[in-house]
Amino acid sequence: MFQSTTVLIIMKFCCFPHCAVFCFSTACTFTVINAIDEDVISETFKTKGSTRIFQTENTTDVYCRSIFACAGICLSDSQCCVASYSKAASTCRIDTSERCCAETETLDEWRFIQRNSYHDCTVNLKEVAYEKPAEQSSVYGGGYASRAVDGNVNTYMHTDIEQSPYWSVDLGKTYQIKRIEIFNRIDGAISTDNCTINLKEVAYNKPAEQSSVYSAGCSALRAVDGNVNSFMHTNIEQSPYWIVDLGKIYQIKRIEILNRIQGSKTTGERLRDLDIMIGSSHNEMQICAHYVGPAQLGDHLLFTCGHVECARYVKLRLTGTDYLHVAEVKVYAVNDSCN
Ligand SMILES: [Ca+2]
Repeated sequence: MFQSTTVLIIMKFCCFPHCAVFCFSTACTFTVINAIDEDVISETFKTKGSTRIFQTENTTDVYCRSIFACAGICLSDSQCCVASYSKAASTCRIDTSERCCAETETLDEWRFIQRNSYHDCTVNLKEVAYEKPAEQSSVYGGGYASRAVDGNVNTYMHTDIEQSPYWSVDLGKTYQIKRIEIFNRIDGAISTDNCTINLKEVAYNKPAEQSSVYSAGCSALRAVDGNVNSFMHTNIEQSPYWIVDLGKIYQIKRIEILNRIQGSKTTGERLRDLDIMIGSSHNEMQICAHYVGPAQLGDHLLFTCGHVECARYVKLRLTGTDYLHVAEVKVYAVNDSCN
């Protein structure tokens, strides 16, 4: 197996103009072995010299006999973007940091490996409408067009009542658009058979905490700051959780979760096997709903709790081992009594 892989690699490598001459001579194998110390640019990865990835929680060192085998390990792992290899130590360091954010150092005996297709196969999306110029057919109250792209789910654009009202945004240049998301107004009312129940969102800027904090910018409050571009983020751990204190007991009618809107496909899919829990104290939490998932980036998930709805705390908990991160959690409770 190893022999046949080696032959294949030699054949590919010999396609490069600078070694083509040697491929047809008896010194071919010798030439290739020497050439491994030069930079490699193949169809699937490229290398550069004297570079080692820092060892972090996102790296794994494995025994490996060649830089090609090391590249093969990285290519077989959908989360691996870069790797580094030491021939002297026969060590392959695989890095699975998000968005190729691995830090490196200069070290002579190590070589750096980067896969070519990483961005293509994971499709990193970015949101391109934020704070871009927008206009609409008319303006009601303070509902300007810019309110639909200000990143704040508590504001909204609003036209007058008219025939075919419209809103449009100028992204500034031509993009390849993959997805468009629309968030409806979050205040308002729901109708039942007998009456209309006014709901209000009660989690905004309320005290929140989580099982661990991945980095300073990813605290628990980021899930209730009204900004869809910020998110809370725990470490990878067994059953990571996030909990918000609404300040008093509310009759909860609906819980909405906005998944992160940027990152890799894998990032979005971390939101899975999620318990949505509510309770009157930390020790009396009951499961309101369970989400199997996996979610996609930017998914907007809605849950209702049925008969269990009076609560002060709302908690999200993954049942497995992973990072927990969400952009926003909205909790809608009864505003006025139903007469
Ligand atoms: Ca947020």
